[in-house]
Amino acid sequence: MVMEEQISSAIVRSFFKKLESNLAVDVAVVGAGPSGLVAARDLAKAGFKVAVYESKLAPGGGVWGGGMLMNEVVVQDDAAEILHDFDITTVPLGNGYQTLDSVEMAAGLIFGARKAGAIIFNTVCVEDIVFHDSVVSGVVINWNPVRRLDMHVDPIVVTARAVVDGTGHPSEIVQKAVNKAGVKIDSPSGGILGEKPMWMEDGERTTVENTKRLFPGLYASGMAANNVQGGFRMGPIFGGMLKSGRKLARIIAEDLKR
Ligand code: 48F
Repeated sequence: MVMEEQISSAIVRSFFKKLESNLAVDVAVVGAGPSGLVAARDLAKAGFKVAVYESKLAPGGGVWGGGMLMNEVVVQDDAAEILHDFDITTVPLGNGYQTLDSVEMAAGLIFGARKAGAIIFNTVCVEDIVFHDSVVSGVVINWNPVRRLDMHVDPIVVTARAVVDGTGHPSEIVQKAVNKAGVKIDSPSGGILGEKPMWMEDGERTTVENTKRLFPGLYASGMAANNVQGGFRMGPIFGGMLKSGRKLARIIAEDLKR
């Protein structure tokens, strides 16, 4: 075989092996932002089969750009411990906060999730949920360029015992459950309340509090969880996102072991 054939064959074979062996997973995480990546890493480390779907080319969500494209982010002291589990370096300020390089944070979270065993499918968007007997049971996936170009191409389906909405501000997956499946989720109205304006302290607290199971098989993390329950936005402080991912991993692990 000439080199060109061998290289193409290696990519095609290894990719389709990866895809085929992940058509039924324990946990499908939608969105590779900080909360989704922490949840994915903790669940994979606990021995669950985890696939992460990220519509963009680069996983990492809202981490890369820091605040207003200044590539530094801030976390609280207690959340920095989660970053240290990923070998990410932080700089304590002595006032309860720590700064870190946003590129190191994004790259470190991605690498940590992968090394723990989570499989990341980038440029893949989740366009719908699977809904069997009143349980969210998987995700409907397609190439994001297919969606962006509005091509009329059917998706494929991955079954999952737990689906995590880690899509950030739009909480796209919970929207599918509420609008298409017509379910009442575990929120004050049974639907999506929508994000309130900026209040960092409250938003950070509620992001973690609002992280929970919303419906059988359906969970939300990070900004998606907070948006669903009508929490305040918090901007470029990331401790709540990290703690949300860790909390959700614990909840899902308990549910799946039951
Ligand atoms: O928004 P995002 O970073 O999620 P997060 O974990 O963290 C929020 C913070 O970054 C920031 C914040 C902190 O102050 O407010 O916003 O809640 O990442 C969400 C990821 O989900 C992807 C999207 O491209 C982004 O990388 N995503 C969104 N919809 C889909 C999706 C979809 N339908 N399928 C696949 N990926």
